[in-house]
Amino acid sequence: LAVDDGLRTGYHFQPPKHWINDPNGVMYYKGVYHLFYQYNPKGAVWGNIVWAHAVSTDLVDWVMLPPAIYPTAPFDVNGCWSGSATVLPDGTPVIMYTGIDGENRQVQNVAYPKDLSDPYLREWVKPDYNPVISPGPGMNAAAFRDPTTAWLGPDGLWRLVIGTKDNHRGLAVLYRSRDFKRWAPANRALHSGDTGMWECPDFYPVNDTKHVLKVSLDLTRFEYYTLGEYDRDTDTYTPDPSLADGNDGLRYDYGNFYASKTFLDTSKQQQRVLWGWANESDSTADDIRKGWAGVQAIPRKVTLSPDGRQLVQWPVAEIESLRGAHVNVTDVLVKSGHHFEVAGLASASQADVEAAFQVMDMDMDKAEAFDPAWRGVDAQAVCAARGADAKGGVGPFGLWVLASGDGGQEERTAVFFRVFKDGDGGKHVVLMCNDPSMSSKADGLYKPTFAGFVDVDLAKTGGKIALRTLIDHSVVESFGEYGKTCILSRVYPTKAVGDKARLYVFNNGESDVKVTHLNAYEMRSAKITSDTAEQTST
Ligand code: DQQ
Repeated sequence: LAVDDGLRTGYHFQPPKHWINDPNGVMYYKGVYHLFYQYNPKGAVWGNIVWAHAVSTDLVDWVMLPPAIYPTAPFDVNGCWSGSATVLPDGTPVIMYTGIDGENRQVQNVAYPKDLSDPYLREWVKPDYNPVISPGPGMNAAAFRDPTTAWLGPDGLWRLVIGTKDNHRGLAVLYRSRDFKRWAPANRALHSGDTGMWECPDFYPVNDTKHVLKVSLDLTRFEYYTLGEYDRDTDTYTPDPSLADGNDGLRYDYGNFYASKTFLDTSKQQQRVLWGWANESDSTADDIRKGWAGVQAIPRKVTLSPDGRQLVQWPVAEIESLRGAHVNVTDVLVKSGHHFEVAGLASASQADVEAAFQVMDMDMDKAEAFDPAWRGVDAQAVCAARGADAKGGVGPFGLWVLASGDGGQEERTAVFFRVFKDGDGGKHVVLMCNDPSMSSKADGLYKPTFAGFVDVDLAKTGGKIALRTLIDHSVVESFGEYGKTCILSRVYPTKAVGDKARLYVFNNGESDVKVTHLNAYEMRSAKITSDTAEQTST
């Protein structure tokens, strides 16, 4: 059975056709949000990479513009790869991106808007003094890319970091400049790790004392971040020593989410907004047949948790403007081994579901013991060994989304929690999982289980745990405990499509669980319009 090519998203960003990957140069400038992204104008596989461009006034509806940056010169003739935008103090935006030059070296180039009076900044000019940063002697010219947004130091110099590697060591190397034109490498990297190449670094403050350094690991295709202290005078970044730094570090998302980048949204309040790319998990042949591949995750507001030990993410509020009719469930007990349908949505294939589940006090003891061997093992391994149908003491309970109408027997994607006892300090351990093993009857799909631990103290929440899931045809994007643990998964139902998709609550645990509330909203589609006739014909 083949993947249904009608599984395009309704409100997750994607262009009309072809391949997309990393978000690039995201910024807010004079009332307009700009999203650039890696794009193949010729097909649904990676290649011929240019910076496609879209603009929005609300992060929901988008106007598609012609590509802004594409190969034109010796310094980017073989591709225009990822990079970032910086708005200079005089209000001029500047883009710094990686060009693949004639010798296939990775170099960094700048581009400026051609006409600042064009509200969409459609055209970008690349000065002929490019490249502005080339890999120095002894550096790996085949792995030197993805410059960050720049920031000003107390000495009036600009700084930015670039991702690279030295053998197996990934590095975020630092450069400084007075004029954005001549750049000098710092003596020391900002940070490094024994993880292989660091792609798409991102570095930004989350409050007056803490910074975030995020990197994308090309070996494992996931991202991790540290929180730490950045000394602006010495350009020293010291990650919080109590947090893991490396492959077992904290992640924005424990699912399909890569090459992400934040920007400071200076519109109403100063919010930090995160964009990330979600690749397909069907086959290349499916992508070519569908004619499209890749979506952007919903932009997420990023804040520091009150205890300062992790980031918390939440879909930007603007997304709620797409909510339509909704169905409400209050205080329903789901008995052990039972499920029920959340009926009444015109289509459960495009929905926003907010729910809270409560484990009764008396049932807490039924939680399985957390196997000490799992400590330090990643959540994904635990969840892969105990999928949505493996009965536990407390849980698995949660949602079956994109489910077929026969009670999800043919197809369903499970988003759920599992509770264990005897975690550190006697706390319960909460695991959040996404099990797509039953998501589709189609062949040739990659269906990994994704999972992350949720830092929630059930003794303090009265046994409650919250879940929000954005369902969008082939995207299941979930936020556990108000954004503490996030998991995005791509699935390709063949039965549970359009108005045939259903939504269920299930409980495969030994203990009953209460849905204290659940609101499921139908979601309207975002408006994706084309600015010029030629864009639709590319
Ligand atoms: N994608 C870009 C690179 C980046 C990688 C090329 C990450 O600049 O390192 O399309 O997905």
